[in-house]
Amino acid sequence: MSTSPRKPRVFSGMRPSGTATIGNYLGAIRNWVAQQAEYDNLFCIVDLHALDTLTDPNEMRDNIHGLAATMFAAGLDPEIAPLFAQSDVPQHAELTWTLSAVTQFGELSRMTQFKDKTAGKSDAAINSSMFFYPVLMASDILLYDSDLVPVGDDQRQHVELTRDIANRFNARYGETFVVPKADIKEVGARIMSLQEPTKKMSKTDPNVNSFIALSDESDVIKRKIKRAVTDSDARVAASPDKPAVSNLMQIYGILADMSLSEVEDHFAGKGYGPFKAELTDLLVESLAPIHENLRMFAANPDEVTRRLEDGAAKARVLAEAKMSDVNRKTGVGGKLHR
Ligand code: ATP
Ligand code: LTN
Repeated sequence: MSTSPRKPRVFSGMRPSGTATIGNYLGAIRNWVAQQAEYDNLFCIVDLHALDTLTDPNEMRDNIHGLAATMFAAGLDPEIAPLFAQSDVPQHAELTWTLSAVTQFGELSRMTQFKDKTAGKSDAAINSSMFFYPVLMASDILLYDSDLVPVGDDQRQHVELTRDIANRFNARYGETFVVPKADIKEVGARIMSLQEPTKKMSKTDPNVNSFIALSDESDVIKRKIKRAVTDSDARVAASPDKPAVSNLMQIYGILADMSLSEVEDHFAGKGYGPFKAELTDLLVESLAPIHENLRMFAANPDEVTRRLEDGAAKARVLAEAKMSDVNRKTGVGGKLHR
């Protein structure tokens, strides 16, 4: 009997810092779902990564469950793509400490997400968890011998750092970690804010008009698209000097399975009014199946809990084995294991 080769391991995570946006969907969730049969997957709701954003425990719990339900509603199949909460597997936090010993202060200081999120803030307003964030993310990825990390463009630098950390640990202690690669698609990897098209769409943006949430109902979508900023001329054309319309065209193109030039041809001579109306209809239509599934999970919240617990049990087996290998390699612990 021939044995089939091991499928590459995919790992990715999402912060339960709010409700998932169309940016999270087009840049991440949609790709996770589309590729799930090809890979040996693990997906994670990275709750420890959201501790500095959420201070209300009820909101934390609601968001974890809401995000899990959204991912299942979007098509994540727990049989082949287990989903779990990061804090249900204590080795994520444990490995973070070990990896901090092979991570340089300078490397963390250079992370653009850290610089962006802390710009203009006083030292007292910056939690050290924001600085340390990429080490926890490296632990998430390296604990599971992940080969591929499907993420949006904003996470490229963090995956690069994860590779450097893995290489450094391997050089010091011997081959321990798989060195992962980022899997970033050409389209959809950077959906921009509907209000400030030079800024990435983000679920924690205080301006709710800047994003479409996957849970938004049709009247909300209609209003948000109507208010979305456009560029000074009235042509539906994609170009670097038309970031607002280019972004809306990108969203349209992915959902309609059309290239940007096909979208441009489709709307030639039509102007923003008809474009926004069609984009609204397309978004409503694309989100309808997700909404239907979300209603099903809302009626059966225990099913979401059960799936998360199952996912954590599977992840724990892998994480325990890896962490014990890491502890053996570094020599910590009282066992004198060699
Ligand atoms: P936050 O506002 O809390 O920073 P976020 O909306 O930026 O959240 P994350 O939870 O940090 O989202 O990211 C989850 C995944 O979604 C990551 O793979 C990230 O790269 C991707 N992603 C986030 N925003 C976008 C976007 N605007 N376009 C494409 N992909 C995105
Ligand atoms: N930092 C990521 C979320 C995240 C992640 C991960 C993504 C945490 N751990 C591991 C991929 C793999 C973000 O999107 N802000």
